[in-house]
Amino acid sequence: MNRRDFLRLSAAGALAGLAPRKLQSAEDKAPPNVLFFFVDDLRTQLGCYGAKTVKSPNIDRLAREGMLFETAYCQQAVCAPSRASVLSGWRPDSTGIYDLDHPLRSMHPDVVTLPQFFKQAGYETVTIGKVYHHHDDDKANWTRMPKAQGVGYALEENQALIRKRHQEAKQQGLTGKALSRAARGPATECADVPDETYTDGSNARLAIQQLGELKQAGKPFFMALGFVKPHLPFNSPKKYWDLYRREDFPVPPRTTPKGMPPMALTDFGELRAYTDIPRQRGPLDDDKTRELIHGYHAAVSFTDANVGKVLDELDRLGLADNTIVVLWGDHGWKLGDYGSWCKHTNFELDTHVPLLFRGPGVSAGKRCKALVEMVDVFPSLAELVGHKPPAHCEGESLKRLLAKPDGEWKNFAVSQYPRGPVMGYSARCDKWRYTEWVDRDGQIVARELYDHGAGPLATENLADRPEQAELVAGLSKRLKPYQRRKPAPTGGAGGKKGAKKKKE
Ligand SMILES: [Ca+2]
Repeated sequence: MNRRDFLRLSAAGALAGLAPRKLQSAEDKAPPNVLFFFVDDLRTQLGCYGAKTVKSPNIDRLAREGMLFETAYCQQAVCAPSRASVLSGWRPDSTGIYDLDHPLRSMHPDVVTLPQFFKQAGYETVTIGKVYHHHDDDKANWTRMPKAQGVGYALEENQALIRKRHQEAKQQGLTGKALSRAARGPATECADVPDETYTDGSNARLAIQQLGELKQAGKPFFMALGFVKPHLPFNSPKKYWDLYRREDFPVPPRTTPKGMPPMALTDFGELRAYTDIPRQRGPLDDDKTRELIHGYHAAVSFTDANVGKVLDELDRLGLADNTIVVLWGDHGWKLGDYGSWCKHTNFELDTHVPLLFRGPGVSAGKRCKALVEMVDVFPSLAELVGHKPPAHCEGESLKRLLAKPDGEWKNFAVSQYPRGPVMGYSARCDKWRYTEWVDRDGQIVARELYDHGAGPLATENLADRPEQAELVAGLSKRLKPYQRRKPAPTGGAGGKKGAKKKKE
């Protein structure tokens, strides 16, 4: 409304005996809220990313109403380091967090984190579900930490199995994470129960309740809502399994990339900790492969439904127009690809993540092809709510891309993954993924170069081809400034010495 219209309507209002509506200026507008979905182990297995086998109507709707980043990359394909990067704005070589055993605050008491930034900006800061890998990490910077009551396994037979294995492991003297690892159940569960029985359904309900309270409170809020599916075990209510027919899922080719160095892949030890998965090395059979693919799809649809419930409540409360919604997966996943499973590698399938934005400052219905990194999210959110990004942030604000997705942007996205004394640094550039494995003396012990022009599957390592020598040398040079590996931390979770490293 321009000023002339305002005066005309004010006069009309006065004539009608009504108080004129105040003209809203930019200064009067409430700061936008932020609702940030953290989804555990969600690869781009979503309709909006072109996956034809999956049903994800709610996240697809979010994509239609906001911006989808086609090529977004996490900084390390495992939960804790990836989340620490997003929440601190630092790459893993700055956090020094490469495993699951080191909460961010045990390593960096003073870095300004994302929730801290919002708390200092006067926001209510709410964490629900799995956001930091360690729930109590950085707890001073959340104004609300409500907990829900859901379960991981819903079937009594599975609960009994876990109790038994837990008891046996305790008798063997296992403690802490070794105990919880030994006390796993099967890799999937299909239970005819309400959504709220499981942790994520319960957390969605809790988020809905909190949104109502936050609206009443009237302060801007930053809510981080973490869903633990589609992380293993693939446990979902039956109705989500029933969306699919198992026989419709093809078994992916088990071929590994030609010329791949052995350290590039894992033996998916994470999956082998579940009771129904063979311990011995080697690929899974076709039946188990299809069951797991079916279970992953059901878990994605379950997650999608939980996302949808919370978005619907945002609409119902009239909060959607002034709330920036972000949804990401903390890393990708191999779903039987290469005959392999889980994450823990530098492959495209493991580092590529879904990333969507919607809300004030975000163009609706757009797709962005720029190479973006998850360290870009912290400075982006800071700018979107009208602040300068903290100086320590290593990423770049996406604000201008969110307004116009085809603007100038960097063309290099970096991820990394350690294998004992060797660190693999990996860059996505144009259609290429280049990875080099560097030992503690800075010597390169292996290189990989894959052409992803035809898709996410790597087929042949081209790094030693003479015709690629110039490309490899150039990419290697560009990667060098990112190679700042810190010495291994000496303390475990909470600072205890001697904690064992684990990769999940
Ligand atoms: Ca994860």
